[in-house]
Amino acid sequence: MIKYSKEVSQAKAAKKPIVALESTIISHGLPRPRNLEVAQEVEEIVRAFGGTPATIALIDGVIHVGLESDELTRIANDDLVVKASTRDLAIIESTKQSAATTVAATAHIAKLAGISVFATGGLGGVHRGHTYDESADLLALANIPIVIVCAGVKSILDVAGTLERLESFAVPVLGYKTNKFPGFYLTDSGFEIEHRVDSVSQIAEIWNNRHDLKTDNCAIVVTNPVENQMDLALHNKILADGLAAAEKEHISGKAVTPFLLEYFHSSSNGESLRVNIDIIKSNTQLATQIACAL
Ligand code: PSU
Ligand code: MN
Repeated sequence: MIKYSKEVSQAKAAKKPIVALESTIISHGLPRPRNLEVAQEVEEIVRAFGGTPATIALIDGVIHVGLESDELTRIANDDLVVKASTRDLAIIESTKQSAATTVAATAHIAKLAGISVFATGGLGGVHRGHTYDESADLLALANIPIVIVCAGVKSILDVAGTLERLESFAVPVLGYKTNKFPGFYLTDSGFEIEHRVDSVSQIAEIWNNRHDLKTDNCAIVVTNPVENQMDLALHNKILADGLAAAEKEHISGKAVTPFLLEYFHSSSNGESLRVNIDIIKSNTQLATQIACAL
């Protein structure tokens, strides 16, 4: 059912730390041609910090954990690559399509593959103004035991609503060296985080305590704020305009998040792209350090 890359097979056999990486950010989150370069740079960061990168995607209907370089190129450049969440996986296997996986689908596959740590940019969450638009990422986090490193949830979302849902689903949220819940492009979303951790070993200890207490059936969200945030005034202006544009163009379903991210990238003169890339790189580094500690 799963095809492992050479590198990931070897790491599994040798029981070396592996870091799962999602692919929707490559296919639908970042503009070409930078997307492929970033995907490669992110894998290099995992290797540099002593881990093995496992970028997850479906190629011609086959689940891949770890991509060879031609496969990574295909996910980055092929227009036929669709965005797949957990509910799409079995369908895409049978239609033999190629797909990039969201946080939800990546976490699901990582679990199947026995991988416990996962790096992404920002989580999906509750969308603003639409009562029933909630990312499947939330439900996945409620059901999959994995450490996920992110820069909070994307600021395009209803942050307060997302935090409430994470509380309802009993998903622990940790602030890495911060008491502020990060806002993806922004260091601080304006919401507090109750639990701050200042070291990777603390995260590993919490992971182990959960196991003993049998509260280990869901994810641990580790939030890692971006160091040089986007200019606040520019961010707020683009956010307001982007939300209005999405409304006006009747963007719905899984197209909403890619639409808003693209709106930011094309309106901010490279600034949101710079921040998005910083985020994913710094989250990858931290995720690798956590994978090594576990
Ligand atoms: N983080 C980024 N860029 C992205 C995403 C996360 O920096 O493109 C993707 C993830 O794959 C996440 C998805 O799961 O956005 C959320 O989509 P939706 O809101 O449709 O669930
Ligand atoms: Mn949605």
